[in-house]
Amino acid sequence: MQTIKAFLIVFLFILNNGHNLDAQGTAKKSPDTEKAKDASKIQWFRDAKFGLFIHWGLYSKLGGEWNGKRYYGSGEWIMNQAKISAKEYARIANDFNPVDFNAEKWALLAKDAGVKYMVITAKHHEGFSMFDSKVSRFNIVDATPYKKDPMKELSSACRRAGVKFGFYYSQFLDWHEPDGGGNDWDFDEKNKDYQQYYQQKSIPQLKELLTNYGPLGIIWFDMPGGLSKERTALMIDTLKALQPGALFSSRVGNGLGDYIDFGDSETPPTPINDVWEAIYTHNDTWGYIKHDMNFKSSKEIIQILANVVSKGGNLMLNIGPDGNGDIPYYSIKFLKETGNWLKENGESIYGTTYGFIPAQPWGVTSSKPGKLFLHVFEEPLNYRVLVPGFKEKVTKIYKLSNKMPVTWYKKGSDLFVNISPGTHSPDQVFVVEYEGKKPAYDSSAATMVTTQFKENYIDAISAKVSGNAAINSLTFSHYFGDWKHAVCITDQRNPEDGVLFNIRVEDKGDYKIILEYACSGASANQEGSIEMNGQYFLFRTLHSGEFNAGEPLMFMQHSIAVVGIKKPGYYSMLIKPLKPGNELFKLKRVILQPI
Ligand code: JFZ
Repeated sequence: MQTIKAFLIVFLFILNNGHNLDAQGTAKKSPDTEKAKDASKIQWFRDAKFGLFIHWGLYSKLGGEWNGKRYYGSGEWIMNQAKISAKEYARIANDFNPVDFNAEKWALLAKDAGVKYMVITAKHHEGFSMFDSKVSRFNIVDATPYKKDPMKELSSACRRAGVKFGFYYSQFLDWHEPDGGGNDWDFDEKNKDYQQYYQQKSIPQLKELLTNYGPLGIIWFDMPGGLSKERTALMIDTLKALQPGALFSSRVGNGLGDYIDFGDSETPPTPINDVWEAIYTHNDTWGYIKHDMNFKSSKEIIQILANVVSKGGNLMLNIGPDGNGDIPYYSIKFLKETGNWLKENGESIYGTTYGFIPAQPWGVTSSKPGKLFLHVFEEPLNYRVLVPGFKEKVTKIYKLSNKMPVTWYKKGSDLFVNISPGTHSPDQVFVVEYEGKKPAYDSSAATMVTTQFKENYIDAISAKVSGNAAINSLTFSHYFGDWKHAVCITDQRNPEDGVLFNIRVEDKGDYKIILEYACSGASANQEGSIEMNGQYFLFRTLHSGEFNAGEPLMFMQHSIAVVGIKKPGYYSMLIKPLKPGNELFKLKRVILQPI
């Protein structure tokens, strides 16, 4: 628990320090726990586990292109990226006519995908309202040839399909309005009256949304700014009076949301016993980009979902329909495949809580009272899944998709489950039924190392750090706003700044030790040591590249040594700088490769 807390504090600290560059500066704080604990209102969300996010606006029509120039990354930021004036941008509405939009189809896709809620952009930073608004004429009914309110139909189609419906609303950034946040290429930030903006547009529009579309599951606020904690609380009270049941995302600001949202495409490495959501987008953008075909396969989606769920959270996956109202082919295809997997394996996802067995070389776990779900991503070579630290009395074990019992045995607190070979499922789920209460998660459990997998990963998060060494979540990006995160060990400058990994080697034999790290020019060519099994292994760091949040962070796999393990058992591995100097490297993980 201690490490989880330390990690979270460090993590929040980084975000508060504006690590997230130009786009961001949003602080993420734990929500007011009083409110988060309003158990009955939030239970549906806890159980839902899988949601669909939709970014749809005028940017969808541009598809990542402006004046013959292509943009990469967050397509919904194109107005900002290309510094398009508010006047010129508003003209896009003249030809915005999403005639292919079909509320029924979208809602059925959501249902087929197995999502339990949908959140769609009512107004993104561009300032355009995708709904009928009396507050601003810059909306889809008054400013486009389409003339209809797609949100009206979509909200009822979702309700009919049994999918909770919610709106994303950019409450502070509004590049269309002189007093809205963010547009400094048309309007001088110094002359802005944010309160005026909140009173004249933001809050009145939120009231419209909370009044005209039936019961909403969520208002997904984003990028807070310009409001004190008191004023934020006031706004929340005003809005909640309209729909006490609607949940507000953490980005309402000032730590006042109903649940925690993690940064884009980020999953915490260990369970968080609170209500939280991870958001990922299907390709490299939130809003439609025609030249972005980098879609996550259904296998990737399923494994991301299972991993998020194993840590106790929800996954909200984003898609970006185009300006005609068509959803990209691969989003439809892979979402449906995900839904098919969920039809057979949904019991291991919906209504579950985090798994009490830490991540293993074969996969992750989730749980329900009396049940532990084993999500097997990677089949062991001998088709025998080892679940260490399972002290409870097992009553039966079966494969979830066909309910067929499987054979198993226990040796102390080691549970061995025999699985059948070669099903090629992205996630084969086995259910372990046991007696008694859900046991605690053991965050100090040793990382398992066996010869059953090509590689064994010992992640930074499992390290015990000493001296100034720290565990940090580093944020970097490929394209614009395409945030990536890596948990690494940092700040090892002196021999006292050691990191210790506890591992359990299951099979004797020779293993290659590989360090995976990022190493800047200033960090390169320094010596370090690995102490394991009474042996010292020396190495010198290799330059991989610099660390900038706006650029890719390159990791190198540096093969260091061969170690012979004669006896299965518990071992420790201590890694430290040999002499005082600059930060040794940013260590992501140690790989032990059976030879
Ligand atoms: C925001 C938007 O700017 C973006 O366009 C998209 O809608 C995304 C879902 O949300 O971007 C953010 C906001 C906050 C963080 C990262 C990206 N954050 O706190 O890490």
